[in-house]
Amino acid sequence: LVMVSALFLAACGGETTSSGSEKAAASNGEKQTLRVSIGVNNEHPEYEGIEKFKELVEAKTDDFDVELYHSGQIGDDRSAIEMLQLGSLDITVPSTSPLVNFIPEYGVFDLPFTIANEEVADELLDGEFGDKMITMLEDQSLVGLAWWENGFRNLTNDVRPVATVEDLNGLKIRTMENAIHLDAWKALGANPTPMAFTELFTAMQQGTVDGQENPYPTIDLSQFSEVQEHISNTNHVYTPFIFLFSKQIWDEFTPEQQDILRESAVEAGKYNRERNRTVAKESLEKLKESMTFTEVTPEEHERFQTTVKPVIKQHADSIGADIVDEYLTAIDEIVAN
Ligand code: KDG
Repeated sequence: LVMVSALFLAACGGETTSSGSEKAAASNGEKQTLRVSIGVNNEHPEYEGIEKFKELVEAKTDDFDVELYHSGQIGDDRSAIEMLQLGSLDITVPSTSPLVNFIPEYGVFDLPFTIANEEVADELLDGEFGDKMITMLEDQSLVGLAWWENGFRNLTNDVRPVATVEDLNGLKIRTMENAIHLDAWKALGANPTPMAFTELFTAMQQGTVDGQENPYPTIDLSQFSEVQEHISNTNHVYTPFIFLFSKQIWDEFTPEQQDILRESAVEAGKYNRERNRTVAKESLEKLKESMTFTEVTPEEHERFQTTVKPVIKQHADSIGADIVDEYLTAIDEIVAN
C-alpha cells in the first residue's frame, strides 16, 4: 500500500518522501509541504477542521505548504498511521479505534456506553487523562497534537428497524478494525466484520454487510442513505479523532515551528468540534427524511448497556486494568462535579 500511495502522490505532483535535507531547508526559507490525510470526504466537519488547520498554519508562517487529502485517497486510518511511522506521510487525523492495534491502552475509548455526552468527552480529553494518553504515542513514532471529534456512533442497516437488542440478531455489521467493537457487537447478538472505512460503502452496496455504525455527519455526508434504509439512535460509543504527526518529521522542526503547528491543531480542533456538533443535528434531520428513524427508548438503552457490560471485563487485561480504572474514575469525577 505504501508503494501504491507513493505512486498516487507522484501522480499528484507531491513528494514521495520527506528527506532530512528537505526539512533542514525549510527553516532556511524553503517551503516544506505537509500532507494531511483523512478517511472521510471533503464535506465532513473533519475536512472543515483540516481546512482550518491549513488556513491557520499558512497565515502564521511561510515555512509550510499544507496539502489536504480526503476520502482515504492516501490510505485508510490504519495505513495512514503506518505511513506516519515510516515518515512517508506527515499528518493524519484517525479515529482512536484503529490505534488500538498499535497501543492497546487506546481501547479505553472503545468501551461502550462510558462517555455520556460531549461535555464529558471534552473535559476528559482536554484534561490530565487526555494528556496521559497523548504521551503514549511517542513509543510508536507518533506525536499527538490535539483531540478532535468524530462523535457518538449510531447504527444503520438495510434489513429491519432496530429498537431492541433482539432486533440485532444475526445482522452483519461492519465495525472498525478493533477487537472491542467486534466483541461488543457479538455480545449484542449481531454478526460483526471488521473493515476499513474506505471499503464500507461498496460492502453495503453489494450486501457483504447489512449495516454499520458511525456518527450522523458521516452517515449523512457519505451518502449511506443510498444503501441503508434504517437508522437508530443507539449512541453506543463516543469516538475521538486524534491529530497525529509523524515523529520522524516532527523532530526535524524548530521549536517555533512546532509551536505554530501545535497551536493550529488545537485551534482547528475547537472549530472541528463546534462544526461537528452543529452538523450532527442537521444531519440527523436530513437522515430522518431519507431513512426510517427508530428511537431506542431509555429502558431499551439500559438493556443494550447491561448486555455489553461484560465486554469491559473481557477486555480489561488486553487494554490494561490500570488504565481502564483510571479512565472510568476520571469519568466518574467529571460527572460528579
Ligand atoms: O477520517 C476518519 C475516517 O477514516 C474514519 O475514522 C471514520 O469512524 C470512522 C470509521 O468508521 O472508520
